[in-house]
Amino acid sequence: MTDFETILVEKGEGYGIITLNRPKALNALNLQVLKDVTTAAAELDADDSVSAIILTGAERAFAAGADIKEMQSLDFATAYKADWFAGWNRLGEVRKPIIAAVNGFALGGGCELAMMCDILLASTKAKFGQPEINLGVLPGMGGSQRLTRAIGKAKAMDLCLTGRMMDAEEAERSGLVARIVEHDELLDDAKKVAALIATKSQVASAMVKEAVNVAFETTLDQGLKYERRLFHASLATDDQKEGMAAFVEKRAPQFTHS
Ligand code: CO8
Repeated sequence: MTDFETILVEKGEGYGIITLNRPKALNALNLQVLKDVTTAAAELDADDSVSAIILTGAERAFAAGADIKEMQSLDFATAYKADWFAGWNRLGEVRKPIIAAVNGFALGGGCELAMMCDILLASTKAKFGQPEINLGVLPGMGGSQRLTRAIGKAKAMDLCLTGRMMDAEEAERSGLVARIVEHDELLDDAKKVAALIATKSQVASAMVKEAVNVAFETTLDQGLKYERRLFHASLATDDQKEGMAAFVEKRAPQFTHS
């Protein structure tokens, strides 16, 4: 595993953990964080011993947004030519499930980063928001798009136009997060979810991720057909034979991820 400047990476039983580690800047996302997170995620994605990835923050923040100090003097031509922050799309190419364990502020790019993940767990201290409007700009890593799809136009407009934060309760009520857990138990709960996913077939979980994500992109009819074709494809895997045999034989399946 590569050495990283802005994150910590460790491995548990069947999963990897990426911890954003710029606590003094509330984990503000600069270009180095982008490089580190996307590289680490790609490495864990390619590691057969890893079935799921946890992405979390440190101390008070998951991530308090893109690094304002880095962007302060950024001009249009530089940002446009470099397609600034398009590199975050690499996270969307990860095939394994990513669990965002949101421990505190998830603002601006931090909220957008959490929304790039597949399962969002929020601690009781999590705070979500798209405060870019306060800086005279707008979300730029998917906030106006993913947030609207996740919680609907009314709430997305409210958050993006006022820049207010919402707490974990409101985020769960709105459908942004899957579960709220006790702050001190957040990482343990995320590990339990990751460990549970690690008991499944990696092929099947990649197919689930692919199918659910297609729901964001297409019509119901096309999406149903896509899902059905993936289901048909799953019948060609050893893991399907093993999973169904194990059920019939009343034993735990031993998936080989093939
Ligand atoms: N960028 C850089 N530094 C930050 C950021 C940030 N986003 N957030 C906090 N920090 C730094 C502070 O500057 C401070 O550093 P220092 O001690 O050196 O002054 C340190 O973190 C602690 O922050 P505060 O003292 O402000 O802590 P408070 O507890 O008083 O406040 C808040 C916490 C409310 C989270 C506050 O820090 C805050 O409002 N932060 C900014 C939140 C924000 O506006 N986020 C959106 C940023 S813009 C964005 O994300 C756009 C993404 C799309 C880019 C797409 C490009 C194409």
